[in-house]
Amino acid sequence: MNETGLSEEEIISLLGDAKSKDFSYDRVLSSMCTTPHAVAVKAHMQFIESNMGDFGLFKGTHAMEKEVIRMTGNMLHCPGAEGYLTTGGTESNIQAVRSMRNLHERKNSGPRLNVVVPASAHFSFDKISDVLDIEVRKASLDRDFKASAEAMASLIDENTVGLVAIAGSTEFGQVDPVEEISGLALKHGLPLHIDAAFGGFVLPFLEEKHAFDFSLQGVTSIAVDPHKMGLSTIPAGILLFRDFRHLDCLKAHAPYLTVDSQYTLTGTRSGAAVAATFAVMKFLGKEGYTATVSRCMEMTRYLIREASVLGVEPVIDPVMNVVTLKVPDPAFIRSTLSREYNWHVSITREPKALRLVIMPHMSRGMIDMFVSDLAKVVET
Ligand code: 0PR
Repeated sequence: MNETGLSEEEIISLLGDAKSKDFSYDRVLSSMCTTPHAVAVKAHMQFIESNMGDFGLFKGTHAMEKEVIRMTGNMLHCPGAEGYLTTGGTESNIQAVRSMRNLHERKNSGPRLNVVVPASAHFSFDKISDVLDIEVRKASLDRDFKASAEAMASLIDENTVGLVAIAGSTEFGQVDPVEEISGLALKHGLPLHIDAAFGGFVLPFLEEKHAFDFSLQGVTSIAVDPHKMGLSTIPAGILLFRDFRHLDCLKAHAPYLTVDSQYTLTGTRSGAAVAATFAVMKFLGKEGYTATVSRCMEMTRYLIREASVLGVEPVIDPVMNVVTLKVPDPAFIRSTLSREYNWHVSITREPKALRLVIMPHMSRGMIDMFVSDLAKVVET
């Protein structure tokens, strides 16, 4: 740290330099985050100092958190759902598996406990394995990159604490057969967590309906991220439990706060993200989210049509606004797009393909420019 402080102009200039090195979202086709809604940004700034770690001091913010949980519970077909605002999908997934682990009655002290997830699960589950010292068993996928309920069933044993299904997979935007997996969970008496970090603010607003939420009896918890398709600010995740028991087993005694216990993983927690999420959900309503999702889906279909003119086809027909394109040497195409054309896309692991997430910050014009550059790269 420098001995004396810099002037405000100097700081602004340093910030400007840093900002100029960040990519602007209008060149980014790989992100599940987007420019937050202006209403969310305004609310975020208004509550910038609010700390939900000691919510007894911030009763107004806490009331907004409860309202966000109520609205999200309704959206996901469980009006009485319990939960809180996390920092995002990773924390929500950690807490959901931690809850499963805490509720599990260990039959013997020997083998490690395990959780069964689809092979398509987000890498946060690898962190979970390490943090919770639990085996993460990855079940194979079917031809459409959905979890195979059969493969999941074959991995369940007496040390299994729970199951996970994904509604909107990171790489393909695919939705697992949650109804079948819910049946499996009920049959084995296991909790079932749905990772809808991305899909939670997409699936309820699609024309085509998918059963993925608390409407299925076996589903016990859901992760859904307002900082992705919810158009809120970072860090805003939501973790919901159908039953208070599943949240209660995460309780820690908090001796010197205005509240005597915490269920959260983090201590100090952003009230700004709570306010932002409250504001944008109230502002957009179902109508606003439906319009956002429809626009993203229209652009998704448009991109598929334009790519097909180049002879480039998708790996799967997109279920949501995630597009995977079959191209020769995806890694080379990705790096050329970045180096020579300043487009930022990602690639999938298996099969290797170009991966694009069609977020609200995109436009048809942006897709046209991208496809015309893609044409040049694919031809070479
Ligand atoms: N679950 C699913 C299904 C996800 O897609 C993600 C993130 C998570 C959990 C974890 O969420 P948090 O990162 O909020 O903890 N998926 C993207 C990924 O990691 C997130 C992302 C966002 C990637 C912006 C790139 C980017 O520019 O790939």
